[in-house]
Amino acid sequence: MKNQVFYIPDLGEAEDVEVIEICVKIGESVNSEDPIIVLESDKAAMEIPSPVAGKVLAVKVSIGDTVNSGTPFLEIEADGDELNSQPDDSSELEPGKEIEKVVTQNKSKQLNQNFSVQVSQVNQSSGSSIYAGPAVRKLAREFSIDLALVSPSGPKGRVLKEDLHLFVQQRLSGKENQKFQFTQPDIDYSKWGSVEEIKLSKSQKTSLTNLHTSWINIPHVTQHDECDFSLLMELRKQLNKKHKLKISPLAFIAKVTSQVLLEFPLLNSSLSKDLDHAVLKNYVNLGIAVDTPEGLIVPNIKNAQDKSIAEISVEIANLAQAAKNRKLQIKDLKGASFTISSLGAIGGKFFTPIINPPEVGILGVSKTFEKVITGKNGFESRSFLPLSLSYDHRAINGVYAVEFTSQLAQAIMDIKMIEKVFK
Ligand code: CAO
Repeated sequence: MKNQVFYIPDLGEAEDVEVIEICVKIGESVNSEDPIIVLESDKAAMEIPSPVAGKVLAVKVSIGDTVNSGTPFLEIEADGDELNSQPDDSSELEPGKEIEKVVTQNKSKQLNQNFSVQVSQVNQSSGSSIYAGPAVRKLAREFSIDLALVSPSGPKGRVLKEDLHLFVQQRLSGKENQKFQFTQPDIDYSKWGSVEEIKLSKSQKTSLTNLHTSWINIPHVTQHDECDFSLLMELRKQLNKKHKLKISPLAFIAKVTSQVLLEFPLLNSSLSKDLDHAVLKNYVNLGIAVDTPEGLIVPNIKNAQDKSIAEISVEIANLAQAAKNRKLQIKDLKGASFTISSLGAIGGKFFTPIINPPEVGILGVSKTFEKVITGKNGFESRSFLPLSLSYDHRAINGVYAVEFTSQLAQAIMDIKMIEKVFK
């Protein structure tokens, strides 16, 4: 058994690197390659392992020290004849001397290679921006936690054991998605000029949370399409006149959408909690996004597939009124299977609506616009309706989505069918 001092190996270009963790205690037995200290450069954390097995006699650096290649860091009483290949006079190896001697001796050369390989492995696996000590990395490995997902709270963005605990706790309680509420930077905007503060309403705060949760959790894709709305606008005019009603284009779109959804059940489904299956619904409870002074509210029309356009129109008006007057009941807000968000009365052309989970699709409708096309009788101006379908790409693929919007466009032009379901 021999007492040996070891030196920080070649750190490449890194200089004045900080010791951020000491992984062993004096008197502790270590195996060859067990981490002894952790260094942190600008780019990565590096474990410096013991080149031999033995008992730790001294760790010659402290947390916060800055070290370089060649700084002595470990004194060890090596087990058995681990170091027999080292010369007798090398019990206190000096950095320059040691390098020469190591090169000429196979055993020590191998030790030195292991030494540097381990350093570079940590460099690579730690990526360029994840800072964590070996104990934290070990724990993360044991629980298969991707350290990139853990919010660090240590100095210089280092992941601490407590961060892992918090991560696991949040995962178990399903609260990990709530932290986005706190992601706005704390900035004093009055430094640059006069400002005012407007308190968000409870409902705005709920929307804020729900919209952000949806955006973060659901891989959204939006399929845009446009359909010739001229025939339907003409029909609407005639029907409104004939029945002395004032039915919005939205009620027609809502009814046709409900019918087409029956042919595309996946868009009227929800994914199960364990993401094992899709739950297809044999009803279309159609959510209608309503803009209110308190924020966006989405009541839904139950069993829209069984209702006429006139009935749907009355329900939209009633639900929108109740939403604006804060008179909606819980049942009006629960159980939607698909949503329509219409900006048709306002303007714009195409947008990206955000899905209302657990639904997997939402149809955005914008204001009709005039477009000149080549018809049977030459050029003619027609009204086109912009459609924007956002879908959850985990549940719906692009072909299915575009087949839906194409079918919807066809159905909107099928005025014979529409007339039959008017009243
Ligand atoms: N193209 C052209 N005109 C349209 C249209 C369209 N797609 N949709 C409606 N209009 C017209 C109507 O014809 C009506 O005009 P007239 O009185 O001249 O006939 C006018 O717009 C108003 O329509 P409406 O009062 O019937 O309202 P609506 O049924 O279209 O919408 C509601 C009702 C509740 C959806 C709406 O008030 C609302 O809140 N929309 C906002 C939805 C929203 O904020 N979505 C979120 C977007 S992303 O966050």
